[in-house]
Amino acid sequence: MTEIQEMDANWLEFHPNPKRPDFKLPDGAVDAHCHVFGPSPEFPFAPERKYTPCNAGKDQLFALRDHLGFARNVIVQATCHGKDNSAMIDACKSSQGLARGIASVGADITETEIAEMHNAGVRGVRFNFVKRLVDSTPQEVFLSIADKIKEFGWHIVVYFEAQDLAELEPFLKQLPTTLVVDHMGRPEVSLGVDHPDFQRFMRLMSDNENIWSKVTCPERLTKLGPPYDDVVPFPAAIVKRFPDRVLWGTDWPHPNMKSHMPDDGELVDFITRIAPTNELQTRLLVDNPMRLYWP
Ligand code: 0GY
Repeated sequence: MTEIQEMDANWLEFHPNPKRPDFKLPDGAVDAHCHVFGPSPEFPFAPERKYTPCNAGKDQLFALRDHLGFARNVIVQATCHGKDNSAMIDACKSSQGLARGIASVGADITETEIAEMHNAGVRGVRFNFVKRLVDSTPQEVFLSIADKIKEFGWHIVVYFEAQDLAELEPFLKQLPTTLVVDHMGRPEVSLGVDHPDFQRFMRLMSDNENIWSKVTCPERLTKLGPPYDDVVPFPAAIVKRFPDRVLWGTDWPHPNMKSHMPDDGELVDFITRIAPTNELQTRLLVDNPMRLYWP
């Protein structure tokens, strides 16, 4: 543990020995939402971060990938590293082509920098609207970034919470690329799938064919804890209706989790409850992420 981490006491360590999943992942499966943290001090955390995680570097990520049976990773820049993408880029470069990245950038990003990141394996940027994680960014800034990255065929990952979708919707519709929504737009699962907030999300996907969803993070959304029975209807509904626009990921090392640390092997087993057939599993875990990240 580094000095900087000892200052913060609000994080949990990731599960030290997750089970080997009972569900055998299809060949070529992609963990399309995971992170690397540090290790600091080689890759220090951002001064403006809202939480301090444990160290969880690329070697541990790649070991988990192999243990669970994944072939590839998509590494998403986490807010604790701010706009310093170096840990994520270093992991992509070390992956022998088996990892892609999603970066966080500012309006000052240049074409040369984007091209360099592209060569390292980055394929998109993340726009974060979750107020507890980031200070807000003006929409003009996001639009100017979107304009620059679209030339590279990149897409945009958006992270917001269900109650903010109504306000955000007009803005999301202006974005010119494929949009991938993190964690289904974080539905409040106690309200049920028929609640207007979740129906709004379903309508957003149905009306906009460029919008995809990560059907991820039962451990964040649950009120009941493992095995996350209360979450199942939400991803199951999205996978059934939009089987060609869904992605799945572990979210390892589970930043900012305060209630419990999930067993990543149990998370993999959860997939069979949200994508119950071989065909749906192959689209979710192989065909869709390959189309977006390794075309
Ligand atoms: C996630 C979720 C969270 C954190 C971040 O970048 C991040 O810090 O994404 C969260 O706290 O909900 O996707 O890992």
